[in-house]
Amino acid sequence: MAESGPLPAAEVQTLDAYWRAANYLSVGQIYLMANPLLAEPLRAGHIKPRLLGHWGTSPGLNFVWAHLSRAITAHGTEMMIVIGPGHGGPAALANTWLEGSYSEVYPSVPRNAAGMATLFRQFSFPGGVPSHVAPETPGSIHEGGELGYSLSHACGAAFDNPGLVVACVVGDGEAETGPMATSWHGCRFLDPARDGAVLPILHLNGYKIANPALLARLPDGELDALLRGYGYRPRHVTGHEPSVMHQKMAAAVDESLAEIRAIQERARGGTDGERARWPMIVLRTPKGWTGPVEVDGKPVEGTWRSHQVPLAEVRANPAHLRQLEEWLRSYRPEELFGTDGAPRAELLGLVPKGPLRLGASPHANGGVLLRDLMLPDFRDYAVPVPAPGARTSEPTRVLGGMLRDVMRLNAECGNFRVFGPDETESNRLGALLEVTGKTWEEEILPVDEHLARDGRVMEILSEHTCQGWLEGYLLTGRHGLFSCYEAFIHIVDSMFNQHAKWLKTSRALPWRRPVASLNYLLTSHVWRQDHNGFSHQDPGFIDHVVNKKAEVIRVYLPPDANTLLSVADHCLRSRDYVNVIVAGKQPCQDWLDMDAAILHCTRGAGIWEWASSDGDGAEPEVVLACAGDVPTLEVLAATAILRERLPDLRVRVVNVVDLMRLQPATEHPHGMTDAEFDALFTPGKPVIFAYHGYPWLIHRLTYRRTGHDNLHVRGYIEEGTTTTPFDMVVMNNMDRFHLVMDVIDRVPGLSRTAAWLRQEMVDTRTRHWAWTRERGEDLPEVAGWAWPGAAPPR
Ligand SMILES: Cc1ncc(C[n+]2csc(CCOP(=O)(O)OP(=O)(O)O)c2C)c(N)n1
Ligand SMILES: [Mg+2]
Repeated sequence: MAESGPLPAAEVQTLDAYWRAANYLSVGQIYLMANPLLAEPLRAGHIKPRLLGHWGTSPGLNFVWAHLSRAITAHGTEMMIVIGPGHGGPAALANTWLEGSYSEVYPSVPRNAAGMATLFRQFSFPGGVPSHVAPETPGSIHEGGELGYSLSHACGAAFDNPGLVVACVVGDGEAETGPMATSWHGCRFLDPARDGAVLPILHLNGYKIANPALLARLPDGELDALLRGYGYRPRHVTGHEPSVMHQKMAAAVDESLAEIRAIQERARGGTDGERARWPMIVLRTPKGWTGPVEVDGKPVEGTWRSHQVPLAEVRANPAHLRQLEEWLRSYRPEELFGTDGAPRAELLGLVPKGPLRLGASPHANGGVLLRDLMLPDFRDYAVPVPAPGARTSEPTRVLGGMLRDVMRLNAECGNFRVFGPDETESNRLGALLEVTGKTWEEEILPVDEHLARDGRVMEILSEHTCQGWLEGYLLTGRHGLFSCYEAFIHIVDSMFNQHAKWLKTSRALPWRRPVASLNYLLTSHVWRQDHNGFSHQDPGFIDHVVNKKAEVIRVYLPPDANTLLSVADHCLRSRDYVNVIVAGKQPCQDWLDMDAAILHCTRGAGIWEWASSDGDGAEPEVVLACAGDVPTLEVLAATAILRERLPDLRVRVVNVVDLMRLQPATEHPHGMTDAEFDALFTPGKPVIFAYHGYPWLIHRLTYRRTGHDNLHVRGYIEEGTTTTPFDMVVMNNMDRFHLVMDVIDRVPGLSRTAAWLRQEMVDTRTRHWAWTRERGEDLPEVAGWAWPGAAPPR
């Protein structure tokens, strides 16, 4: 009998049959390695030896998928799904197999009995597919293995996709995470005129792994008020009786979609005055719905006990085996699948067609929609360099000019955004605001500047949300850049991990097309935290990044403005990488003119002949190497002292822009061969290396090189405070005077002949200490230092 609601009885039956089929397939994946259609009584031999997977969330996800599919078919809406509780992999796999999108991508898993057998067997099986909604899963941009990012991913997918509705299932446990808490604000950054919509579906199944979920235990009124406070208009769908729930859910989805359309039409028709109040659905169903009610006398359905595998001893315990068979047969598989194993046509009546199927959304394989960015010629933004170090510029400000024009050139296409936690102007990328605003859908007051409903600079003081938005934006086929204070990018270490893993896995899947790289611009870096001090001094994100597979990560340390332009152009063109660019925003000497910068960045690491005194044909006695803008300055200043005071010493200056050049060629695609490395750094001469970050990383990257024992690295050793720029390098023994001392200590013979110079260096450091403590600024000879000019090599 049809319960009251919008659906005719026949549609409820079709929906329910589809849902039962998806539930059957979910259970089958967790348990069965043979006898998929239960053609014979279930035996222990049909059961997988290792029972792995998550049942508890799956029936709810199947329910949502069935209802979204029905609504897509009814209204022709273009939709995508993001599944927060991604451990519900069986559900996504079941649905994509049922709707046919799975077999299109994986023809070896057809929609028949053989395909069903493979679908079951491969799940969480060695050589098979992961238990989560992984890159392998069609229709997904979100693995959900690490909980908390679904809603920010969904928003990122909706930006600049005016025709798209991104349905986002949020687990009630997931909703306790920090990143999720802040990402509810995402609805306040969706422009109904220009962007698509996000439909959050908060899945209150009541439990996590072993505990109740907080939001599920809030009094109804408090939960409702919380969600309204976030800016949503919630619809509550509560219950467990399927026929009733189908009607309630269908009504909630239809009303939500109608409301989304109305909001967008108002905004797009120009009649919109007030901010949108977006719909959302609160779906309250039992965890492990339709699964075993009790196991071994303990309640399971509707409790945390159904989170993973409710019947754990099926192979060894005949009672569990019997219970599993009853459970599977409760879905009446004979009504759902033909004898050939294909789903019966009746239950597929509400499944959308072609790319409208959730598993076939082109947005979830963003590379197929990706268009190249229109890029200006980066050489047009070059700063003039009449002589090395003769002038200074603020590198990120120079880059800002180029980014402004990237923004302008791609405005019509609407596929480029810049993300950051409140720092775009502070990071000196303010030129962007000449051509676009910062997105703001709330009230705008006269005192505010550069806020706009349709801005393309996305600022929210949540690095998590910025990262999640950008990932969602990139994975749906667009381009972007995340600018952040260097120290605080660590907040998203773990999100970076997940994205890098996603990229690594995706690269091995031929059907996933390459997406634009995730570009980090880390500025306001460790050495120039003049305002903020120790808490803001942490260059360790690079160390974290290089843990990931070489094929997906790149790290660049451009030493000046022109090299930054060249590096940025390269990164914006690249695909399927995470690019980390560390560059300063403070005035910095311009060392290379544009032609030299391009050559140098193309090499990735090279000799700066104009600074060196070793000359062609003569082996250097010492190599002074540098990576990063401040280390480069100190190395050049040290070189100038050495060349003046020890004119016979053959010094080679090597600068490294592309950090991965240091790794062996066998480990990183950018790595140097040993021959290249030895030619640059020498196999046996002392190398004093001044590095932007923690010095140990350079050892880690080079430990196999012939001359590694002669490599001495200076870098940030976790000394810092609010002090002058030069005092920072002195505190960390990376200053020019210390580098000269290092050279004297390491070059054979110099400790005897250059003792006076060494002592002078020690004394200068002492003088620096006293001067800064007395006057509050750096020594004039340091503050006013300039490269003396290139002398011809001897
Ligand atoms: C950030 C993070 N912390 C911990 C876990 C381990 N974990 C996996 S599932 C889960 C419970 C999830 O509960 P909920 O979001 O309610 O999902 P559902 O009930 O739908 O399974 C936890 C804690 C995780 N995956 N991610
Ligand atoms: Mg839950």
